[in-house]
Amino acid sequence: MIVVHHLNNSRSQRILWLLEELGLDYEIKKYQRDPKTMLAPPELKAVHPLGKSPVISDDGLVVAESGAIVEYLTGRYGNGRLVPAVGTPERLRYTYFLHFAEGSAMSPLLMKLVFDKVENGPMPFFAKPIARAIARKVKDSFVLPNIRSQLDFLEAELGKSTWFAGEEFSAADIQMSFALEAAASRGGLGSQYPKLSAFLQRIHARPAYARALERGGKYDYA
Ligand SMILES: N[C@@H](CCC(=O)N[C@@H](CS)C(=O)NCC(=O)O)C(=O)O
Repeated sequence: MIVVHHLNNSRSQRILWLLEELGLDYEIKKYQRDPKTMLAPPELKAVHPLGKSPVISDDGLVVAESGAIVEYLTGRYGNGRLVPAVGTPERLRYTYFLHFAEGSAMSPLLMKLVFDKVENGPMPFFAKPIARAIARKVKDSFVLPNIRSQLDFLEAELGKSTWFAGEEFSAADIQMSFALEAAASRGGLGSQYPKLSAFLQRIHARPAYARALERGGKYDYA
């Protein structure tokens, strides 16, 4: 039996959604973030040494890292579903976006989260102006321009085809969903990204997405 070690409000929501799209049986073991630090509880380290989510176990195997889990599940149980055929241009786009989601898209979004905390979080009064100035500088000179250029790029990509890998919905769209949901909730996509907003509306309307939400519990990004 596939067991998803699922952290609330996290990337593992994508794995529940993938399992629903594939129509597979699975169990969920739920973990709650520490409300102050937002970190995963230490029990998750018993499943995988890094203690991050998602991580799945199946048949005596433990698989961590969203992209690796997507490859494992589609490869073992997909029978060709949600993955474009090898050797096609769609497959190359699929591979690109499967990696882009965690390899590129999430880094500036995570930096924004961290530097927003530095800018607005509690600290001794004498340190505040310096910390704020540094946070602002990093955000203005690096983080926000990178988020903008990635969103511009992704908006243009969705001008070429309905889904990220082509005309067919694929697991790359599932993998890309978290970064776009995070971008929408951390800064808003705004009217300059109509294709990305439409993408989010389309995925949120999928019955498998709704089933995954129902099983996973609270998820603030949908
Ligand atoms: N690149 C990894 C990222 C894993 C990750 O950072 N997960 C977050 C949840 S979105 C987490 O477990 N955070 C809790 C913590 O760091 O303690 C993946 O895609 O699986």
